[in-house]
Formats: sequence, structure tokens, C-alpha cells
Amino acid sequence: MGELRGGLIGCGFFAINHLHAWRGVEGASIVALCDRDPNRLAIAGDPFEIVSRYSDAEAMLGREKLDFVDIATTVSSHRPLVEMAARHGVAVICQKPFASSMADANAMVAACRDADVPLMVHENFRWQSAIQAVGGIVGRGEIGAPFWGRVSFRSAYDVFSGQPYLATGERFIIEDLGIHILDIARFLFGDVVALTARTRRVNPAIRGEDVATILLDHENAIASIVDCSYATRLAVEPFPETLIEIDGSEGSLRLSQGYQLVVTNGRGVHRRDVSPPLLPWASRPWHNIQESVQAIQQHWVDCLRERREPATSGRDNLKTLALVEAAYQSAATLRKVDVGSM
Ligand code: NAD
Ligand code: 89Y
Repeated sequence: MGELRGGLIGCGFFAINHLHAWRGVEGASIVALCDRDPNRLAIAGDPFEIVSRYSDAEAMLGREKLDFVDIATTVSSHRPLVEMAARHGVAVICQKPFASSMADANAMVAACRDADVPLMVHENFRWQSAIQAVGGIVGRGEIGAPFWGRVSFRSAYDVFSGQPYLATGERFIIEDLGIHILDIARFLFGDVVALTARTRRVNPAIRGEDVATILLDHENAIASIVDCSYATRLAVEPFPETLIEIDGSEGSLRLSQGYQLVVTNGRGVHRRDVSPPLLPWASRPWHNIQESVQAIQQHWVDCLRERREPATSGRDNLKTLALVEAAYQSAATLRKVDVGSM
């Protein structure tokens, strides 16, 4: 199989990271761009020297010979674009949040399954090297069987200047950021049967919730807490670090601010710096997210070539989205929600 040919749809704020990362991915390259906004097309197309540019995704899919499309638009356009790619028989990566309802998410997964088209959601946080290091320790049983965990993201970083739409939606932190943290909880502790959530809006300048606290009951009797805030001022701003605590039958693990990992078990106390690499095109403090973009895109290419289902396939992501929906329902009703009912 030669180099895979990709088309990028959506050339906005975050897509620039995709484009940089595609240059570092082995076995694929982006050969065409699409955006409805001509300025965005030029800002992405000129520096990356991609000459095939379209304002209409249907035209791009009709004219270009593509192995996959990489959809980096915001959520409202995901369903029409994913279904369009499926009709053209072209494999799809779609940014998170995959959908704003389970009905849309189920429809996209069904469309790709029926068209026999691979589908991956760009759920990249679990691909951060610090999170992969934590997953490796848990997976190798170095702290025994986990019985409790906390996955935490607390910050006061101004995400609204780069992504102004985050300030205007009825939903904010769970749908935008908590979705990653819930996915990390699934990655580390397994699937979830029920949850209880509480939310708050602290910042009066935005419409949605900017604080969420979620208690998860996992299938294997692990209890975990996912907590997120964009209203937390700290001495040293941690954005965009995810901090993790895990207690297991044979030891414990702490991933604390500054990418410091401490594992305590019968063999003693082991400290490691798991700071992400600063890729040549990356910039602090986004570099751990940027590194995970390259990692997930490489995973996608490897999976396509080996005909494997990606870790965060559309089918897998339905379980993360169900946690988002359940969290909003729990926060609205102040009740525990059965995730299977989503
Ligand atoms: P943005 O608004 O800056 O860019 C979206 C672009 O898509 C715009 O240029 C718009 O013109 C274009 N577009 C929309 N619909 C289109 C269509 N039908 N055809 C062609 N072009 C279309 O948004 P953004 O901040 O770059 O966010 C994009 C997505 O990336 C969001 O879903 C966001 O949640 C996600 N995101 C993910 C991460 C991550 O770490 N995974 C980080 C930031 C943002
Ligand atoms: O959109 C969000 C994401 O996915 O990662 C961080 C972010 O950019 C702001 O919360």
C-alpha cells in the first residue's frame, strides 16, 4: 500500500495542529483542503503548500482520490460530513465532540458500518505520553488491581480567545473538555455503569457550565472521580495537564502537576518525569495536546494499513459520549443515572 491520501475538512483554530502533525506521520499526507471560509483556506493552504482547495466538501470528495478525510469542524457539521464521506466510501476521522446527541452519534456509526468505512473519533487526550505511561503502569499490574481513581483537570486558562464558540453554547465544560477526561477514566478504569454529576457556572461571561464533578461507578467495581474546572486560579497555571490519582490493591500512583509521576508499591517509591516531548512545531503550554494529535493520527494510519479498529473508533466513542449525556442528565435531575439508558 502506497502513501495514504487524506483530505482535511475544516481549516480553523485546531486544524493547524492536525496539519503540522500530518507532516510528522509516516504513511499518509494531506493532499486537499476544504473550508467554507476562503481566509481559513489560505491561512492553512499557503504555509503547508497544499494547492487543491475546496469550499465544498462534496466537490472535494467527488474530484479527489482520497483514502480518508480528517474532519476538524465544530460539532454541528459532523453528521452531514461523516455521512457524506460514508456515501463516497471514504474512511473518516472526526474531531470531538463527535455529536451533540446520541441519535446523531448512532446514525454516523451506522452509516459508516453499512458503507464498510472505518471511522475514528479524534479523542486524543488518552494518547498524551503521560497518560500512556499511567495506562502502562496500571496495565502491567504494578499497583495491583485499582479500586479508586481521580482524573482531574482544573485551570483558569483563557480558552475563549482561541475558541470563542465555547463561551456561547448552552453546554460547555463537560461537552468540550470533560469528554476527554471521561474518556481517560474509561481508558484507565474500564466502562461505566452509572454516574452522578454536579455542575456550576462560575464565570458570568459565558453561557454554559464551567465546573463539573462526576462520580463514576465502573463495571469492575472501581469508583472514580472526574473533576473539571475552567474557574480555578492556581499559583502555577496547569493548563492543559490532566492530573491522576489511583489507589490499587498493591500500591498507588500519582501524576501531579509538572508531569511528575510517583508509583508506590512493595518495591518502593519510584519517581519519573513524564514530560511530553516538545515537537519542533509545537508551542507551550499546548505541547502535550499537540504531541497527542500526532500520536492519534499515526495510530489511525497504522490501523487503516493493518485493517484494525482504532482504539477510539466511532463505536468505542459512543460509550464516552454516553457518559457526557448521562452527566448532563444527572446534573439536571440531581439523580444517579444509569449509563446504559443513554
Ligand atoms: P474553528 O471554528 O476555529 O474551525 C472550524 C472550521 O471549520 C472553520 O474554519 C469553518 O469555516 C469550517 N467549517 C465548518 N463547517 C464546514 C463545512 N461544512 N465545510 C467546510 N468547512 C467547514 O473550530 P476549532 O476551534 O478549530 O474546533 C474544531 C473542532 O476541534 C471542534 O469540534 C473542537 O471541539 C475540536 N478541538 C479539539 C481539540 C482536541 O484536543 N482534540 C482541541 C481544540 C478543539
Ligand atoms: O476544545 C478543547 C479541547 O478539546 O482541548 C482543550 C480545548 O481546546 C479547550 O477546552
